[in-house]
Amino acid sequence: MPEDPVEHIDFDDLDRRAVSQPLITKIYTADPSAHVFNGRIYIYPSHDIDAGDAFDDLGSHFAMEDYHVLSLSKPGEEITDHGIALHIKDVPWASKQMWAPDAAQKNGKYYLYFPAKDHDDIFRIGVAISYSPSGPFIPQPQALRKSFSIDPAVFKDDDGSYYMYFGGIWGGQLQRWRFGSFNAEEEMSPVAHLPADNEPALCAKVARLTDDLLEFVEEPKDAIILDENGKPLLQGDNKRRFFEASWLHKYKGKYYFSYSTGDTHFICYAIADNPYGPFIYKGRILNPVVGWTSHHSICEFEDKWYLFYHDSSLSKGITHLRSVKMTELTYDEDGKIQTIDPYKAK
Ligand code: FUB
Repeated sequence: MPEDPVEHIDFDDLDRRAVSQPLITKIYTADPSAHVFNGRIYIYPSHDIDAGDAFDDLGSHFAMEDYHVLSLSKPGEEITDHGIALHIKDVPWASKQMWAPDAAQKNGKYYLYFPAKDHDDIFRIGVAISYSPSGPFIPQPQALRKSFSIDPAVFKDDDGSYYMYFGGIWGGQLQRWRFGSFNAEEEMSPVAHLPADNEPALCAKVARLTDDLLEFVEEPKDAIILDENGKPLLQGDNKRRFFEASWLHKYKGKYYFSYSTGDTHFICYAIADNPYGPFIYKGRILNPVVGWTSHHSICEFEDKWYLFYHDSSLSKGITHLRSVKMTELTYDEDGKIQTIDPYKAK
């Protein structure tokens, strides 16, 4: 992931134009997954640190070691940092890089899903359990069987089924699973093992979870995104194709799959009639933020919808030191999401 040239940015001006400010400034946080549990907004972010790892295109500098849970009683209220909810030293199967997590609630228990590299440097997805939405969470001894890649997002449907969406290309390793098993060939570039630009893009994966929320019921399937002509988006269509940061929410009976386009820095969305898709591409939710990555979640609270996202404004543009933010998200009468500019025009 190339570092953005930030020397030219006037950060004071950017802050004045920002549509929202960091929710917390004492620590760096990113990749916010928001849920309303028991009438309160809980945010499950990555906890960004500067571990001194060299910057590279595979994201080695994202060397996070633990998770904090944040919560607030309503938008605009002071945020609570509940402290360390899970540390990598307590996860037997994981070695490094605790990336974007998510959480789910069922029968009085809370499940924290998180990606990390295992002891063979392969990203897997684990789960940890608590009786409180703020943790601490006790990890399962093994990662989810047959899990791989990054960025789990768990969606509960109205019938009580839970689905996990996951995956991310480049440093997220999804391309290395393209033919069903991990391609261990040495990776010289983040685009090695990807389809050609004129081939269908790699897709996020979706799998229903077992009743205990600890396993996949099925082999993960492709969450295909189709263009306006019913054709799968192509790998070269990098302003629209999936890169990482899946999220799924339901609005007026439709399934909205949203995601980051990675190297073009948009948060986009696509709509389907069922949780597996195929999803039809609809447009952009969020224009690029300061910092290389963009990552989000969408959550309803007291009849309003909110976009949770991050940028690197507080760290003055340092890619791996980000801050979570939230802003209202609106739909038009046809269910189209109004694109958000993270900074007002000059
Ligand atoms: O935070 C590390 C990685 O950066 C996440 O897993 C990606 O979605 C991107 O935000």
